Amino acid sequence: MKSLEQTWRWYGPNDNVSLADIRQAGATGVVTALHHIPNGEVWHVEEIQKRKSQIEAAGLRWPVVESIPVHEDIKRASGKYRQYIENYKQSIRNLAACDVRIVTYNFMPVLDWSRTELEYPMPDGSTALFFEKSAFAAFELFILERPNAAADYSEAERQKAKERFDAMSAADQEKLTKNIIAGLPGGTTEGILDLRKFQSILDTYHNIDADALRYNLVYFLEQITPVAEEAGVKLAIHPDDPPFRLLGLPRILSTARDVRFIFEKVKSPANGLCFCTGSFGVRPDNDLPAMASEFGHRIHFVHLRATRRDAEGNFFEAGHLDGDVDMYAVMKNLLKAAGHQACNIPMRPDHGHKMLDDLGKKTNPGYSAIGRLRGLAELRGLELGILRSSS
Ligand code: DNO
Repeated sequence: MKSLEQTWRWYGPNDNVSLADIRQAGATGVVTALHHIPNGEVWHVEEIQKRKSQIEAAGLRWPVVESIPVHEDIKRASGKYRQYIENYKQSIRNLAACDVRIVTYNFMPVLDWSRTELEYPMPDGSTALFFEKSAFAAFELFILERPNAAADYSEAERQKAKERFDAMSAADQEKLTKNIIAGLPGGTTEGILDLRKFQSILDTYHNIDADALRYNLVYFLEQITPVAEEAGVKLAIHPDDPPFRLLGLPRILSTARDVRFIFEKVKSPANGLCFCTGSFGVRPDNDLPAMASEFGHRIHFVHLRATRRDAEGNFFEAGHLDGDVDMYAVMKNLLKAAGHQACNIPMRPDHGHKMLDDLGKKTNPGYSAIGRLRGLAELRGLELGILRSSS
């Protein structure tokens, strides 16, 4: 067995959690991106090096990029997608030149993640991110009024969503819309509250079903994995969050079967997974410890987090050791995978409750300092216990 490398997500110089804070939290590495570079453009060596030097000056490493976003044109195989793929390749080469060797990305159309409530109260007074199915349905059926949305819900679900919608004030509707739209890449809630504009972005996928999206992902991987392999860079695809269909958009990385499919199609060892227990763990049919062991040889990066779901499909983000995920068994299998890979696979505590001094602060949803600090501390303790008891 080998230990995991403990990292922490940092949103760059504007993040109100500083590099010094991260070091005190006990992480040795940061996971970050050049968020100021527009989606689709090349990340140049100078910019990468500048960011890397800042991180190293704080006594930390930069082992993982999260993310180089994949331009929507690539996901749709439309417009300037060939150019964007060339740019992606160049960014990979440039990162390798700076010795940053793991790249996380996702292939979710339009939204990076979706929740209906960003400050859902926990019994202890902390807050968590929450996904409520009826609220989401109310949004797409009665606020966005997405054409064909009704077909995605049963009669009973539509009825429940209608009741939920009828009980909402105008302010509630606006808040729900903002919360859902916060999941656009970059997490902005400014400027895009125009629902017609949002719908028009969704419409660009009307001809693209899951098979077509899968085909476009395989094409993208066939293009970039040879470059990544040659440069010594490992790619880590992030699963769908949440792992089911939303807004009529296709989803292709929600289950073990989905992962198997892309691994079988593109065999390059550079084609790997960001094993996000919080995303996969929402589905009761995903056996997380089994997935950690089956895909262990191709897990290049790990997000550890846990959710608690109910029978209706609602879920909230629970404490890191406190959700539906068997974190002990997952950790054990990840440590075995790290041993087989002979590599300290980087992991980060993903999300955390807003708690203590963070409660009044404006933070990136899920990324307040203290909740993640608690998560990291718990996960490190779990890891140490497993390592010591199995040596
Ligand atoms: C949310 C994150 C995602 C993730 C991307 C990876 O908290 O897990 O935004 O960074 O999906 O590309």
